[in-house]
Amino acid sequence: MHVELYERIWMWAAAGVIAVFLGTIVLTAGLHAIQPPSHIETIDPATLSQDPEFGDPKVTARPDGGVVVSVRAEMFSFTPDPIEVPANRPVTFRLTSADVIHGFEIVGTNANAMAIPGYVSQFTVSFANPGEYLIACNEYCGLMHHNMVGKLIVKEEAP
Ligand SMILES: [Cu+2]
Repeated sequence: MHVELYERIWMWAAAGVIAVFLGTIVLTAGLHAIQPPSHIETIDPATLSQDPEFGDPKVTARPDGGVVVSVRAEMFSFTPDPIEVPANRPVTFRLTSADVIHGFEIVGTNANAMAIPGYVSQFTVSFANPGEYLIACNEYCGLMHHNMVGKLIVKEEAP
């Protein structure tokens, strides 16, 4: 079969570009350890309901005045809901998913992370302004994705 010279050149050029892209992915995954952000902590999503932390996730106080908020995301809710935290204190969120990938975005703040089944995502923020905040799932996760919202209540510190 006869293939025109120009067509051959373009075929090889396209194959070269694909090879470069795939190579970039493989190389960065190997050398730069692509992983969920924060830290590497794995968890079995199948037994999440029996997990001491994520079976009944809640807000726990820390000795330094901050709090740790464990959050379980699943179709189509966050637990606990609402979440109550103090203002101007370090708030460490630890989130994971029981089923598919969900988002965890506290609207109007820079708190935003993915809840990935099998992993615990962790980040620490503090909220300067007391009030109620909307928590939205920003990763499409199924038919009722648009209904997957939660509430964060930031309470004024006791004087
Ligand atoms: Cu979701």
